[in-house]
Amino acid sequence: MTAPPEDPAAPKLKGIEAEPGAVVKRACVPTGPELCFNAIDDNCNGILDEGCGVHTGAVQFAIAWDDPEADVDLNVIDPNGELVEVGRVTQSGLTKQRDCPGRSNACRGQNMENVYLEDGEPLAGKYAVSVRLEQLGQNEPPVLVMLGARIGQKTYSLEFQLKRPEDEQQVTLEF
Ligand SMILES: [Ca+2]
Ligand SMILES: [Ca+2]
Repeated sequence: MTAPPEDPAAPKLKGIEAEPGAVVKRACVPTGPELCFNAIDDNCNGILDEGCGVHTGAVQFAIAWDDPEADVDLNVIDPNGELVEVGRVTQSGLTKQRDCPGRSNACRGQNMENVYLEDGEPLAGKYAVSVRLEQLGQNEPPVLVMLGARIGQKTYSLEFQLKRPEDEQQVTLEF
C-alpha cells in the first residue's frame, strides 16, 4: 500500500509534548503488513490497525499492551476540556471504543483502547492524552504500552513504561 496523496485540508500536527521517559517516533518505518491490535501503523499508510474491526477517523489515539491481565486506561481530554468516554460522543465528535481487559476477558487478551473522531470535522487545539496503569497483570513490571496517534494523514508512535499501579504518563498533541 502506498501513502495517499497530500490533502491540504487535513489537520497537521503542530507539536508533541511528552514527559521524560516516553519514546516518541515521528517518522513511520514500514515493517510489513498491518498487524491487528498493536496500535502501530505497521504498513505506514496513515491508518492504525486497519482491517481489524477498529474504527478510525482523521483524529485517533490508540493504546495497546501485551500483558493480557494488566489494566491500562487511555484517557483523552479534547480541546474543550471534555473527557472522551465509551458509550457517548463528545461535542468535538470523539468517542472511545473498547475498555480492556474488560469484564470476563471481553478483549480476549488483545488489549487495545481506541479513541477516534466519529463525527464531523477535527477540532483544532490541544489534546491531552494520558496512559494510566490501573492494575498490574501476571508479568513482572514494567508494562510496556504503545500509543499510536493519527492526525490527518500521518501517524505517530510513542512508547511508555508503567512500573506500578497508578503510574500515569501524559502527552499533549496540538494541531
Ligand atoms: Ca496501517
Ligand atoms: Ca497495526
